[in-house]
Amino acid sequence: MVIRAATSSREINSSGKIDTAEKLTAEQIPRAVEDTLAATQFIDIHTHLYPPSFGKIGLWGIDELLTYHYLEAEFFRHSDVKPEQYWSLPKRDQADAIWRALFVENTPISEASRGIIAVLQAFELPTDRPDLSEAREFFAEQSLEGHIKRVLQLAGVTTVVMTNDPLDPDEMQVWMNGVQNDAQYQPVLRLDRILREESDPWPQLVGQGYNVDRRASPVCVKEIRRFLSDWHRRMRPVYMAVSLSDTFQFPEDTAQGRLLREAVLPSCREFDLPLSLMIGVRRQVNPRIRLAGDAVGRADLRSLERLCRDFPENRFLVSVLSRENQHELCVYARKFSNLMPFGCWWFLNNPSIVEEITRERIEMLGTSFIPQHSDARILEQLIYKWRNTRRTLAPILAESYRLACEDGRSIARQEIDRDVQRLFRSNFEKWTRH
Ligand code: RAT
Ligand code: ZN
Repeated sequence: MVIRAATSSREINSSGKIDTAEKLTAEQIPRAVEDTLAATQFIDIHTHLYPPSFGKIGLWGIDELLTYHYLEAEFFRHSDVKPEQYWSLPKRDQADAIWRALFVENTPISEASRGIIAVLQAFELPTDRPDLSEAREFFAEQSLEGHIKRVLQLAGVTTVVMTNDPLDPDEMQVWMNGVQNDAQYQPVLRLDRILREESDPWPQLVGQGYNVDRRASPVCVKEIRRFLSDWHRRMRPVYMAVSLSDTFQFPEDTAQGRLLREAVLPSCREFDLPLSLMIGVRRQVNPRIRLAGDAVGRADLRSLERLCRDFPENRFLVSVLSRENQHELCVYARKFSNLMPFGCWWFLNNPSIVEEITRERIEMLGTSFIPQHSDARILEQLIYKWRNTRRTLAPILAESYRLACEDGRSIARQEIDRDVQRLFRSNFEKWTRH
């Protein structure tokens, strides 16, 4: 897929009217949609990627790609290797074991395994070898800066939004040392360790000089606001974020509930930042397989209703993990304009489910949502995840335009351009005021 520079909405004048209305016939629509999706450079609003200045926190290359936790989950289904045995291996041997089990002894037809194939193919590497020697040789030859540029270009992405945890000891050090700002990587202040019931951030917060306690006393709330303010100054994040379990309740008379209401929400208002809520993880249902051991549960979205209604001055970017919560999320977005649904996350990021969710969102919300983020943990995943998104979305968007045509409203190429810009760039830019 050849990516050309993003077309702006220049053909659309200030009143939103189309100046050079090149109306398309129903037959021309699918191709026009595909071309526009290929030509538009996206913003990837949630990843776990980092620029070279973050050192070993930023993952890339074939061994990291193969040991992605989505593939580890599949490996344990196909192999007799016990988790404990697997975890004791060096990464290179883990990658070899996964390659053998999922790509040599089995056909790579799952979403995550096809992703590896698509990445190898993008770099013109063989996809059917018994071992990884050619791939390893290729990645060893790459210089990271040039490689990042190439990957972003292949993925059709200008900007990736990071996940930055100020309480991760390695990452904290990077920020404290005064890391250089890299415009391609936008920071996000991630608050899981503060807002998740099972975590114990207090010793680390005390270590960073904050006078906090486990009860979230008034002094503690003030100190957490000071912590958020200091990290806001240090990071300049585009939003704050937390991933929450399926049992998330709001309001809730717990330390975390008070910190959300009395510290995080006011700080988001103070700094004019949205709060991203990713709701529905059931953590560690199988701890033996570590990161691959999380599952999903249906959440009670009345908590989201209360947040959106009681805090109209806050903006919420929301992704829900359970398929069963998707329709409710769309209904709430119709009620609350401070709610922006985004992405088809983790177990939802499969074509059949992405298709269903995206259709539903278009039917209920038009273009006022953000269809996808990559959640990439390893750089080169950007290539296959965005390729899949374009491939799945093209027929869905085309069908929406075809129906509009059938109902009597012909569509101009420039309108498709404007819509794709909104979905994959400007809804986010507007929401984060960039
Ligand atoms: O999709 C994933 O990789 C998950 O493990 C999580 O990282 C999730 O996306 C999150 O940000 O919590
Ligand atoms: Zn994530």
